[in-house]
Amino acid sequence: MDYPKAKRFLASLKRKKVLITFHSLGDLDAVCSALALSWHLGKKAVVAAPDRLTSEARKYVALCEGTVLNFASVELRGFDCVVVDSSSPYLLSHLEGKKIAAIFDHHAINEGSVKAANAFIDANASSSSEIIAQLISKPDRKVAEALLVGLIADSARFKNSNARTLEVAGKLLSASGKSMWEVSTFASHDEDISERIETLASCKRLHVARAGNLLVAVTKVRSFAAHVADALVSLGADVAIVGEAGKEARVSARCSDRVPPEFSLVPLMEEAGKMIGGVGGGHRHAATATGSNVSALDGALSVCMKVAEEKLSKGAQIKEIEW
Ligand SMILES: [Mn+2]
Repeated sequence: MDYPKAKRFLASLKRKKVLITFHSLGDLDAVCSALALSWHLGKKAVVAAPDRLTSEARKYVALCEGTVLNFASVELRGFDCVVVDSSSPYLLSHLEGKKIAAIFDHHAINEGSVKAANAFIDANASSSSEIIAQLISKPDRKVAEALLVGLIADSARFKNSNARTLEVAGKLLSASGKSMWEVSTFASHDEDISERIETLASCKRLHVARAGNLLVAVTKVRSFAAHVADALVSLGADVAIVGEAGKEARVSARCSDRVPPEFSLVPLMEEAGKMIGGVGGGHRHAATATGSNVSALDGALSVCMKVAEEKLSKGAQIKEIEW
């Protein structure tokens, strides 16, 4: 990503009315990077969400007294539209047919990605917050705190980070004037009752296979697929693949630190995305696929399970675990 060019672009936005938006079900990284960007740009910038936010994002918006409008209620005329944290057409359906001035994102793009006049994509960044942080030379306390919260949340508390992530985090922490303990409590996830119920219910439908010394777990849920995938890895799965059949199909995948470094969930979710009539992508340890073909979800899950088992087994026997 061309950071100097992105900085110049941001400077050019300062005189304009800017509407900043993000993906469906805005999470901490999306909301924090959008709010920080709007505060940096000034009073003419607004943040608008396509639909509801995740519970932790809602909580932080209240805490930082940020304003997040409803996208559908904003009269778009006169605004330059900027997107953070996604370029997936499935997660940005509110922007269909609309002109996008720029996208800032840390997810790799593909042919299906939403087009923008300027695409600032850095797939090596832990989070959109990490990208935005590098574009703002002297963040004030509020901006620094929000960006650090987004970075901590999306880097899975620094698990998915590199030296630059930590450097950026260090600068944000000192600019925030807060302690790491304080800021990281803002990024902590307090599971609500429905998430916990869905997680426990997912265990009933769980298929587990052993490939060498690694465990691949696959299940289906009605909601909270990403959360359930995280929970399954905490329970002991090395690869957790969770399908969610709602208005559209979604597959969330997570893996443990035990999987070999050459294993990546990205190609797996790209394939799953195609199978469910959509797109997939993400990061090595955390990836997602979404698509419109809900009836293809079961087939996609079995293929994902097979491919993950084969990649991990390295010739060792693959054994379905019977309960
Ligand atoms: Mn993100």
